[in-house]
Order: sequence, then structure tokens, then C-alpha cells
Amino acid sequence: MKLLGKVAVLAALSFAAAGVSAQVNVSDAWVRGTVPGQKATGAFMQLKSADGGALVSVQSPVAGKVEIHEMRMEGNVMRMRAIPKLELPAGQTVELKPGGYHVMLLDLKAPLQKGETVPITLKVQGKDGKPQDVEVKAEVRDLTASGGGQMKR
Ligand SMILES: [Cu+2]
Repeated sequence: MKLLGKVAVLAALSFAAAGVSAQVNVSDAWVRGTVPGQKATGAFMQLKSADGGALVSVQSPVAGKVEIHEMRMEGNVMRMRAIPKLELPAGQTVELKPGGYHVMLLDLKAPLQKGETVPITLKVQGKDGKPQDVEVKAEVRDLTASGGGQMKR
């Protein structure tokens, strides 16, 4: 009985590990740098889910609170607002970029300087409804950085 239990756990672990790499591909992750006193900034990246799913929550040790935001027009004003989740259609690249969807890092504990690395944990729900953690290392770029993709890979 004991031995059987151990084998089952090992099988479950290796299954989970294989699932993470196959499920969501994260590329070009970066965070906009901040100045002292600034309490919020955006994180950007490209997400691609092979089987489809949704980004349901995000965490980072540099921020007291993290939200998923969208930009939308309200009258003539572009505003951002939190959304409960971001759909990841199967096989499509979803781009989080300035002016569009982004991860909002709030209640920052310290200024983020260019060249630093910010750990970010994405909670992604697969088609089967099971959440998985995807660990991302995002590079801090200039305060004035406007987009992804143009930097070295
Ligand atoms: Cu925002």
C-alpha cells in the first residue's frame, strides 16, 4: 500500500511537470521600470496556449497586489480596468503590451530598475479547469520603453 502510494505521487508529479511546458509558452516578458515613490507599473509578455485556457491570476513578490488589466475606451478616454481572467485561445499568441492587455503590479515594495529581473507567477487554467502555475522571469526595461519584441532574445 505504501509503495503504491509513492508510485502514484511520482506519476502525478511528472505529469504535472510535462503539462506546464506543453500548456503555455511565455515569451518576451518585461516590466516597465519605475521611479522612487511610484507604486504601480505594468508587466508585458506574449502568451501562447497550445490547448487553450485562461490566465486567471498573477502574483509577484515585488508587488502587494497584482491584477490583470484591459484598456478600453470610455467616451473619449482610454481607461484601464481589472478583468477576472484573460482568455487564451488555443494556438494563438495573446499579446500583453502597452496600450492593451497588461499585468498590473500594484503596491510596489521598491522601485524597479532597468536590468533587474522580476519573478512573476501566472496561474493558468487549462481546458480541463485545472489551474497551473507558470513561472516567468521578466526583465525590467526603461521607464520610457514602449513595446516588446525589438530587444535581443
Ligand atoms: Cu493597468
